[in-house]
Amino acid sequence: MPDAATVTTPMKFSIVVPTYNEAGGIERLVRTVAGIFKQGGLDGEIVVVDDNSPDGTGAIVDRLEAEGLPVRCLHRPGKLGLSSGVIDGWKFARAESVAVGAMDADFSHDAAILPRMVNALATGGYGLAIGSRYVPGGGIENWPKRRIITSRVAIALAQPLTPIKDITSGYFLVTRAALDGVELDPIGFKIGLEVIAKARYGRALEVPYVFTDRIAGESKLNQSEIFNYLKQLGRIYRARLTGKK
Ligand SMILES: Nc1nc2c(ncn2[C@@H]2O[C@H](COP(=O)(O)OP(=O)(O)O)[C@@H](O)[C@H]2O)c(=O)[nH]1
Ligand SMILES: [Mg+2]
Repeated sequence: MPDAATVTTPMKFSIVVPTYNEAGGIERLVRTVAGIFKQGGLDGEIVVVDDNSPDGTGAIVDRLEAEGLPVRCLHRPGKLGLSSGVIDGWKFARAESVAVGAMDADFSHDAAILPRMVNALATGGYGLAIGSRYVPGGGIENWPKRRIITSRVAIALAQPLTPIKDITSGYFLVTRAALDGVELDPIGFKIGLEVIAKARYGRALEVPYVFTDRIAGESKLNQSEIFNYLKQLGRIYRARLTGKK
């Protein structure tokens, strides 16, 4: 028996993957992330929140769950949005998880940095770890120029709110304690911005990674999501100015 004093229990966490029509890549993503959990000795669960994808994404995840992989699927009746999906996934996550997070299903977010993100919270004294494209070592590959410009403008608009560089990142892990009692706006695509602007995480660490454009499936970011982002930003600025959180 190992000495009890030298045994550390790995931090339990739940990472939410929202999906809408991701049948082309979800199995590979779940297997990849599960492999990283295993390799790094991480006690993570994957929560897929599927909005009744017509391409059958949800059924694939149910099969992987039945196979014994560390994944569970929350099925919602229809396309209800990315941010609300992540928030619902956090409520559905196992109660023992002390941290929750989000990751896209399309391999844009490099799963290899997950252990660093987990360690930042488990032992580094951070309340929030963000996968970041905009710190040294980070970057973007194969994204159309239009998307790069949209991302830059979106970040510039939110810059006065925080010193964090990748404000619109959808890849992060945050302690549940930091979210306690915090009301998150379920509008649109940018759940990361809600967390950065409102949660009580203390120190935040940006972990660099190179964002790569999706290979399978299509982007769901459209004009109405861009409008939602402006609406979300407006609400956050208004709350800041009026002193309401
Ligand atoms: N459950 C759910 N997931 C969504 C919705 N919209 C987008 N997603 C997922 O959110 C993630 C990011 O979306 P994506 O289309 O890749 O956006 P992009 O990377 O900004 O082009 C992907 O895993 C999508 O499947 C939605 O309405 N509901
Ligand atoms: Mg994507």
